[in-house]
Amino acid sequence: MSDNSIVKRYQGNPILTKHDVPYPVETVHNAAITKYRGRYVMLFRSHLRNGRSIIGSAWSDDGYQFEVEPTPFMVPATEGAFARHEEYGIEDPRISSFGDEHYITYSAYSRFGVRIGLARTSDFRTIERVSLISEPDMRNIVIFPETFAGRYARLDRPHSEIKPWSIWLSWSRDLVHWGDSEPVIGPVAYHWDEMKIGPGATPIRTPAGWLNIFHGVFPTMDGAVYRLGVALHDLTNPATVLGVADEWILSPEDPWELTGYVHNVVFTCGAIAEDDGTLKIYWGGADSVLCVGTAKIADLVELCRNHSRPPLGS
Ligand code: BMA
Repeated sequence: MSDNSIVKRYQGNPILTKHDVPYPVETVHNAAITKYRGRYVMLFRSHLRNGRSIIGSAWSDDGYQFEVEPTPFMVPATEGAFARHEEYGIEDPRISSFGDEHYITYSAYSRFGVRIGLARTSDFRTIERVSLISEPDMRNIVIFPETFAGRYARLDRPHSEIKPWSIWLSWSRDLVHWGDSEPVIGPVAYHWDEMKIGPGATPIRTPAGWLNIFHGVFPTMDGAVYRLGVALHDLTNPATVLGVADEWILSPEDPWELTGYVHNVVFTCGAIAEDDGTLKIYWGGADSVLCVGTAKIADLVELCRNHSRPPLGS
């Protein structure tokens, strides 16, 4: 059978399931990833049996076979200023590395809504919470892993009752205070992402621009379908979108993407650019297991440049 899909699924998927985790969890999905001292390190979300989430870590030499650490990496704070905002769990981490400092954004759930926490680690063993960097309701924030004329940039996704939820870009001088927000990518009506879109993987620098692998959602009579799309942002000013691929790049297909904790979901929080010009994209399947696939960076760039739709949608 010919496979003309732009993302090639790894034959050994799913690469992590709850059975690989040495403490009780019900799911393993939505993982941030980076390279640290020559190894891959992943921070993944897991549901506990009370329905709330925590974050675990796993290490790999090749990006495919991961070994999970014996204890969770991050659990909801129980004291201090973060505790009241993490009461319902912490979800969907993303890593942005600046030299030896690795910043982690995550969703913090509580009776007050969902907002984004910022934490920092330099060794992937210990973690320091820095600040809560949004008000409710904001569920997906990824920080570009470089500064632009002294300013940090992030993709975020405020909730709105007027416009289907879209990707915005905000700026900061200190990673804590953010502003100058503008919408940059919006859903297209009666399209695979018409219901809402949101940031996914931490943006990947390529010579042609920043690749932004995002998620898009379509409503059906059988519930929402989560897919992945790709956009290209200008290297020096990421608020300028050079193209948004009209087609999705990944859709639920394998049995563990079609059925699980939440069916019909592929959702990414991280990808790794390799020296051979490929990108390893990691995604959660059906909010239950973790999968990986590869794409050629040049193919993704070409799709954004030559098969683009209007970035702000319709
Ligand atoms: C989103 C987030 C993700 C999840 C997805 C599909 O809103 O909650 O963590 O993977 O829904 O359930």
